[in-house]
Amino acid sequence: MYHKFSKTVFGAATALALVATAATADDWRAWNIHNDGHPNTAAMDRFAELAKEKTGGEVTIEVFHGGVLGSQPDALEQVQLGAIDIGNFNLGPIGPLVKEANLVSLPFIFRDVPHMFRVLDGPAGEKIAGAMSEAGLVPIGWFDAGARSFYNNSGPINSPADVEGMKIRVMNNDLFTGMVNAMGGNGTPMAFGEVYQALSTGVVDGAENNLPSFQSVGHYEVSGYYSLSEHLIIPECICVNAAKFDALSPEMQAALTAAAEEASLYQRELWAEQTAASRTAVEEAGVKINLIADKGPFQEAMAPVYENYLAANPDMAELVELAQSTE
Ligand code: GTR
Repeated sequence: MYHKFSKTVFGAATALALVATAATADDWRAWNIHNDGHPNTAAMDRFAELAKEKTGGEVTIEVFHGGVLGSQPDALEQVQLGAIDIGNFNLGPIGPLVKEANLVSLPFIFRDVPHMFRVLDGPAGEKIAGAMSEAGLVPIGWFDAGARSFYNNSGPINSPADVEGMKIRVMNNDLFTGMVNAMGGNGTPMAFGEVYQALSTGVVDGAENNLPSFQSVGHYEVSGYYSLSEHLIIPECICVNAAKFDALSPEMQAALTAAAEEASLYQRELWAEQTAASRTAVEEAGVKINLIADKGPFQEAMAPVYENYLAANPDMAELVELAQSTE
């Protein structure tokens, strides 16, 4: 009798748990390229905690750090397909998938990080977010990724002429190859995880990134000079697979978005601290931080990049104008 009862109870409880699992709880896999110590890793862990808390456990997220789920271009494709549910992505490699997103990858389009966020928070940002969502990547939070500058070994870079003949690693996007080529260099797309080796063996002469990433993956160990060209100010997103997001109730969508927004504010605080800390750390390790007295020639050299982009995408002129005219 006892046996029978307990079996029934157990059976009922199991069935209930299964129903509950199928109907509500959802385990998501998240992609993150960074390792421990990088602000985005802490922010993504915080996001996972907040998502669980705010959705009452309906969405639980396991974050896979260090790019173990694949390179960024691959992971973007996986999120579009739903094989990975969510990730922290740089908008640079999203440009080849969503032409509107390429606005933020135009060199020197933004005056500084606050200007970038003002554009992102305005109608241009809305248009970009809409186009990304249609492409299957719903942005629910925006991270700060500072400004990207060039680093190399042969000497400081003070003008575009100093880039001439140099093979510079860039992220996967024709705009970035075009950017380096417009200075007479050789823009070389390569996965982030391969850059350290490429720099140390001389497969490339240099690369470009923000200070926290330059430090966290050790590129500073194999680069003598970091020249503050600040040619790209590209935001990052927390982006969800569109089908997954659409399948959530409006309440759950709001809860997840609130988690992403709170995690983004946390990320921006950490970012500011880490940028200063990384600068000090790499200088202490012997890297020369080179201030560029006049960035004008770099900006002028970008004319063909803009011309080619607008010739290929005439419908993007309005977005460029919108960004440039944002105070
Ligand atoms: C980092 C960024 C990564 C990745 C990397 C790169 O700053 O956070 O998402 O894009 O740069 O250069 O590939």
